[in-house]
Amino acid sequence: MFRVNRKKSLLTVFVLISILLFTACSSKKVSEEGNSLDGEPEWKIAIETPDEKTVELTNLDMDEVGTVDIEATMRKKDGTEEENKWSGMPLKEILEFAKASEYSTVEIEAEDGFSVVYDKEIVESDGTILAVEVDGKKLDEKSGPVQAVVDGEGAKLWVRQVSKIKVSK
Ligand SMILES: Nc1nc2c(c(=O)[nH]1)N[C@H]1C(S)=C(S)[C@@H](COP(=O)(O)O)O[C@H]1N2
Ligand SMILES: [Mo]
Repeated sequence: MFRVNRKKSLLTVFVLISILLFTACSSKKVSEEGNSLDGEPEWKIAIETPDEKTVELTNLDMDEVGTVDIEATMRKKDGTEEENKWSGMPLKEILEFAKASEYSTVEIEAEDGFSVVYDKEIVESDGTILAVEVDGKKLDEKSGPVQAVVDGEGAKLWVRQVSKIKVSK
């Protein structure tokens, strides 16, 4: 009796540990591109269009939107400049993806509530992108997963941790 119970409980413990290990190892399957293999996107940005629709943009849409590599210069408050290589999607292409190409201004909002309004000239510029990489590396926690890059403009326009894009008529 005792021996059988002991064997049974050992078997139960073994099975439980196996289940735990299996779920721990299989819960976060991420491909080399950083996309979850279970189809869950790594990040989401809500685009509010002038006709009051909300279009979701995620990392899984990046190929469809189209990505670019650019060199961009940030003007800092102390008068110095910083140049880096950025990879991401042109903002104007993102608006086309959201079928929101008719607009007058675009507001870029961040996770922390910070926001900036871009005029048409900024939005249409090839140097205005939503970036996911700088100098070949994924953006860090402070800036990413997605940061607005506005070549030649002041740091104020470079919104970190972009969470929402509001397109106005
Ligand atoms: N999410 C977010 N992005 C932001 C800001 C902010 O407060 N929150 N501040 C802006 C301003 S006003 C400046 S000057 C720069 C500051 O960049 P730094 O943190 O590297 O100094 O980020 C810009 N992007
Ligand atoms: Mo600033």
